[in-house]
Amino acid sequence: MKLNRRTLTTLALAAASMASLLPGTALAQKKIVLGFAQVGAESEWRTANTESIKSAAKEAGIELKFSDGQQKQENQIKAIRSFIAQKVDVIAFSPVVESGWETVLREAKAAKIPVVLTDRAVNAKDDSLYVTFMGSDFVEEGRKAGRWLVEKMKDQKGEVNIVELQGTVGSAPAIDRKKGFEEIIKADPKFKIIRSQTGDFTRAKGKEVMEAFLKAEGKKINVLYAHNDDMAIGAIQAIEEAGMKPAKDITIISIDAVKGAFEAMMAGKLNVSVECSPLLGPQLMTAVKDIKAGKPVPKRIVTEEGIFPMEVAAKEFPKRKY
Ligand code: GYE
Repeated sequence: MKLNRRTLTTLALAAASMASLLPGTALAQKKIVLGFAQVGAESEWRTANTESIKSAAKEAGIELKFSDGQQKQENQIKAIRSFIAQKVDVIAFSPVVESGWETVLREAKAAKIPVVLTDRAVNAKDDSLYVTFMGSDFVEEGRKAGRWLVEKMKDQKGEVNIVELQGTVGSAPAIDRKKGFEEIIKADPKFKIIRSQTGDFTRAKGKEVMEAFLKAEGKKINVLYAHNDDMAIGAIQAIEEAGMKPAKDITIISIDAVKGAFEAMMAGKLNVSVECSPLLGPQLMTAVKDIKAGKPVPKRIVTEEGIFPMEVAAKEFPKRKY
């Protein structure tokens, strides 16, 4: 047979396609398998976060095993154990609360499966139990909320009575958003947190707890600080049902800056939302690939974010992705 250019190309193509069918050859690349244990579906933020992870995995050609923990740590631990049993390549999860993860993380380490924390942190002392933690700086978000309030109320002479709707008890964002906010407002004794309770990051609980606050404190309340938009949106309903005007009778500050918050701001019912981006999918997939390729990954990857007062809501809304 005369080996001209065409036959050579044909032969090369045939060899390549044969090789791709054989396991163990360089061309037959195995898909990376990622096990992801999500918190739940408690908020608009969480829904956007889940969507970001699912679509980024697809885009990156990574096989995703997804589990919804329904806001229960025991469910997340079960999911992680099942990922270990299935020998996935990488485990990622967003820990519902900060404490109580050492045992299961040690099991993953013993099985040599690298772990990535996304969105929420754990308070384990041994940081060799995970490769990296990617997500927002929640203390800074709390500070941003506090700074906005201090500026807004700078000419106010009398007391400023604040009620606080906390996120899930023991979760990193609830602990840190409280801490950052308090750090800023304590500079002026006129700011007083008169009630503080968890609304578990949901609309329903946010409404319920705000109803109780209104019953107990009524017109004394000047400010509502909610650790997320969903609780603020629930609380807005409670305020309206109590015959008061949200964002006017009570100044409302929340965190996340999801579309629902922009809609509330455009309707004049929410004063400000501090941004917390849920779009962690693409950077998670990059980290997963880097880990598998043996490349170094930074221990902490911080999300960049801003703050949106109601005055800019209409202009920003069309640009929002979540
Ligand atoms: O702010 C809240 C969600 O962990 C940053 O969880 C996340 C928080 C977010 O339920 O809406």
